[in-house]
Amino acid sequence: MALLEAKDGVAMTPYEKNLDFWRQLWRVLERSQAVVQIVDARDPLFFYSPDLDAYAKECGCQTAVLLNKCDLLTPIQLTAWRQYFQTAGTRALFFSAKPAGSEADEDAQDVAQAEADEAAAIHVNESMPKVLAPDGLAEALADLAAEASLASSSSATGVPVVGLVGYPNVGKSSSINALLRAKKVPESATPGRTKHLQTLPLGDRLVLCDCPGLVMPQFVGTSADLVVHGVLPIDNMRDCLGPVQLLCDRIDRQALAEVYGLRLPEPPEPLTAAGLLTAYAELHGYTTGHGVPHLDRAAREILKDSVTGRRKALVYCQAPPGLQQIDGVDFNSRPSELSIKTATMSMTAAAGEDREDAASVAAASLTDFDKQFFAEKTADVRFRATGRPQGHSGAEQTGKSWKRHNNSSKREKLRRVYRHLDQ
Ligand SMILES: Nc1nc2c(ncn2[C@@H]2O[C@H](COP(=O)(O)OP(=O)(O)OP(=O)(O)O)[C@@H](O)[C@H]2O)c(=O)[nH]1
Ligand SMILES: [Mg+2]
Repeated sequence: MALLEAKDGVAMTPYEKNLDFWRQLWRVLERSQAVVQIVDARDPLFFYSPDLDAYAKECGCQTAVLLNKCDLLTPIQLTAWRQYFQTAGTRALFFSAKPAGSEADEDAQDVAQAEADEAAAIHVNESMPKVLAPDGLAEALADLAAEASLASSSSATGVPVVGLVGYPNVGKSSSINALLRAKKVPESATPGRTKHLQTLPLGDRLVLCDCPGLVMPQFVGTSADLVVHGVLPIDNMRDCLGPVQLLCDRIDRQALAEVYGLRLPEPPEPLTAAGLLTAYAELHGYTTGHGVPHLDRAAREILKDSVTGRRKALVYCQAPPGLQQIDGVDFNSRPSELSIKTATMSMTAAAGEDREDAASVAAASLTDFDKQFFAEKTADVRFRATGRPQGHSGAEQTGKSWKRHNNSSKREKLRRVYRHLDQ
């Protein structure tokens, strides 16, 4: 691995190089009768490893894939992924360890009604997958374990073990806590939280096994990709422009402008990472010691919003292979962005040929759509009426906006009031 990294310049994560994590994966596979790969539902194939699935089957385990974070997908997106996994013959379970709205921001609340209406409208559609409640998931896992031929004999206690494996930060520990209805294992928004495997009984029918997050070696990925997918810690990233450029290419520019109250360049001028970060840093008054916009700080905030899914308007969901990303607004990439995306397609990990095909077809049919789309745009500057971006407790927009606390006069006043106490 080190040789490949040095010679070919491929990005290797600390997870891939940590032999202890691999040892723990083998131990989980050894003791489990069923192995569930947990993936982030926003881009399941990025996180899904067919090799691991095949290996687990070789070890005599029943396997399934669990799409977690389904609260971040629309019913149409869920349906598309269900159809994909059905066609692929992979058993897929849909789950949300954090129910929708538990960390909702204002955006989420705004769209909640619209989504509820959409869901109601789509409810009649039988192909929409059922997002399981914890009890339903426990039932499904018990069925899976029961199906394993050696379910009872190979487990020391006779109770089948279900191993939950997957990339860091996909929600393995959160899913276990949701199943147990208690915070039994630590969870964190920073990837790499779980360091040692842990087994926990779920009633007397099942034992769950939490595993440290693992990155399957995949030489097509870039570290920028791993950051935007939440696999590498945002606070440790060295280059902030790469990951933010991916967001610029994927997320609707208008949504970015509206959510953050930014003034961004109008198409056809491309939206660059530096442009977005400068606008954001200037709005919040984030500057370095020399008065230069603090791009790293801006990048960390924007990337965290995106990775946590805190701002639903900025959630990017990958379309299944064979379904063009352009088919939606549902898969929330605008056609204008797809032209740029085609260029960066080779960088997209686990993208596969299907995704590339989809992007190139989309790019070919861009021209007319672009004209129509840009023609509808007004030239207005898009500042929010409040003048203050949502969510971040940033500085005031007037005066010395970079000052966090404009309360020096208040301090002075208090000093005068209490001066007699100092004497
Ligand atoms: N929106 C949403 N967030 C979730 C969901 N499940 C987990 N998360 C968040 O994802 C982050 C990672 O969760 P963990 O359970 O620690 O992930 P993990 O897979 O155990 O990560 P490692 O221990 O690093 O391998 C946390 O910030 C959770 O709050 C979900 O269903 N929806
Ligand atoms: Mg964990």
